[in-house]
Amino acid sequence: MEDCIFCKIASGEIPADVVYSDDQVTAFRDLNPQAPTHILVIPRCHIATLNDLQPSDEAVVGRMYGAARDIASAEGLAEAGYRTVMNCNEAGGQTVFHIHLHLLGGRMMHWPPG
Ligand code: DGP
Repeated sequence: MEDCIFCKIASGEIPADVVYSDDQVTAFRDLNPQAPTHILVIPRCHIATLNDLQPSDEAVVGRMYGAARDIASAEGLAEAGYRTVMNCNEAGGQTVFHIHLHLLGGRMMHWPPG
């Protein structure tokens, strides 16, 4: 989608520290990390929010979680643990309107989240 920063990262138009990429998803380090490891896993196709997810998109969301699992393992986070979270709309804290799974690790996570 034109004017979507994450579409531009997925296409390589805007640089990012990409840690994983396949035909369905791309993952790159967050510009404003909230943990020692903070990676965003995004679908290559533009889906604005979780509210916009269609039944036909469910496979790509599964791929996002599979990629997050593999990246967590590659980053050495699997055994200690890590957090995955997807924010939705303003009250959920979403600021970029192309769905993304935050993968956070390398420190103790708190609950409930802020
Ligand atoms: P959220 O608030 O859930 O929509 O998270 C958006 C995240 O995206 C936020 O943690 C900062 C990150 N971010 C925004 N713009 C860029 C960018 O251009 N590059 C990278 N690597 N991360 C970005």
